[in-house]
Amino acid sequence: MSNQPKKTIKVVLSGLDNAGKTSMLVGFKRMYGYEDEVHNLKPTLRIDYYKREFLNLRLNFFDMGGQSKFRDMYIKRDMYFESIDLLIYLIDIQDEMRFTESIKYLSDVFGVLENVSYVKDIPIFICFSKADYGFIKVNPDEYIARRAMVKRLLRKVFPEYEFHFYITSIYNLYTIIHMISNGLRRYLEGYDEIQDSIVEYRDKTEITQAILFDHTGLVISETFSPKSKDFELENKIDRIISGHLEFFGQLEDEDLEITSIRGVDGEFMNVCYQFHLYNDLDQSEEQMKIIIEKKKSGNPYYANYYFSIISPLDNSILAENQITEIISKLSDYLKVILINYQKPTAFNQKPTT
Ligand SMILES: Nc1nc2c(ncn2[C@@H]2O[C@H](COP(=O)(O)OP(=O)(O)OP(=O)(O)O)[C@@H](O)[C@H]2O)c(=O)[nH]1
Ligand SMILES: [Mg+2]
Repeated sequence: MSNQPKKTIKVVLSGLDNAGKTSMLVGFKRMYGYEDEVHNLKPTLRIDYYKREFLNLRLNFFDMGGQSKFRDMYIKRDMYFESIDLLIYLIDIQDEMRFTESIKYLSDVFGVLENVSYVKDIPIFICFSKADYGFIKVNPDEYIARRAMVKRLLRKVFPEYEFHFYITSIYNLYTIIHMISNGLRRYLEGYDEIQDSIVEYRDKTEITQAILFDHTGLVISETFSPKSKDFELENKIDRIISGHLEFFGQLEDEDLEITSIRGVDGEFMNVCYQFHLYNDLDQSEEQMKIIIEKKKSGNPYYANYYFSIISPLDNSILAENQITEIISKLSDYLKVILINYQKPTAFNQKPTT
């Protein structure tokens, strides 16, 4: 079982120009302090590529510049949409004037997918981008009506396709991370065991949400108590988690170790825990020390993981009492995956452009 090659996953980000594709990747890469970069982005010329690893996966992102000359180019040749594992199609929710144009382009994309014998069970994510809290709050009814209109149109024009809908904003990074991670989950090794233990932990402790992240901030597994329809509450929880992501990004960049950190936000307690595993599990103690030293120069054998919980204040003691047990279970499952895919590869662990 050990030393299997990692699976390569092709993720395509598509949509009209200005939809927010590159911004999404910038947020995803940087995790914090990216606002200036996002505000000053130039339109993407042709395609930007981005690679990173995620447990047993090698991720290849294709950020397809959406100006009309490039769109024309992509739909003339099959290769761009060949062997897709996840298609994320962005529709700018703030740009109602271009909904029809966007749906027209999606139908061109589907034309190519049909040529390249696209398998129907490969997920198609429709992402309503730029759904900023500020925008929704000013006119929630208008926002809901726009979403409903696009959904209706898509189901009418493309009855044979199954869509998964997401809402994202660059100002709430977790919305983006959550969407991308959901797309990758079906390809993850060991996911079911990890998910079952997190659900069991959540049930026992009656917390609101528990999330396991890898060191790049991708979600390996998460669980939340039944989602309320309360937009304000959901948004607040998402923003707390976005704050955690920002924090992880800084810890990783500065190579800092913590055990845990907690905060209180209204009726919620939020805690995040950092733990680490050695990718090369046959090492002796002495060698481990060297590995930790080398970590500072980006050693691919060593990786942190993060576990975040959000809990009503009343339940937080119970949740914290059981934390050692759940983290040790999660570590065991992760080790199995790491042993199976142990060998370092030509890819860097650190994000590369
Ligand atoms: N309000 C808001 N603006 C955003 C968001 N995401 C991106 N933008 C802005 O939208 C503009 C276009 O973003 P890009 O990421 O360059 O769009 P793109 O889809 O990559 O465009 P092309 O490369 O031409 O295909 C930039 O000015 C961003 O600052 C968002 O979530 N909310
Ligand atoms: Mg772009």
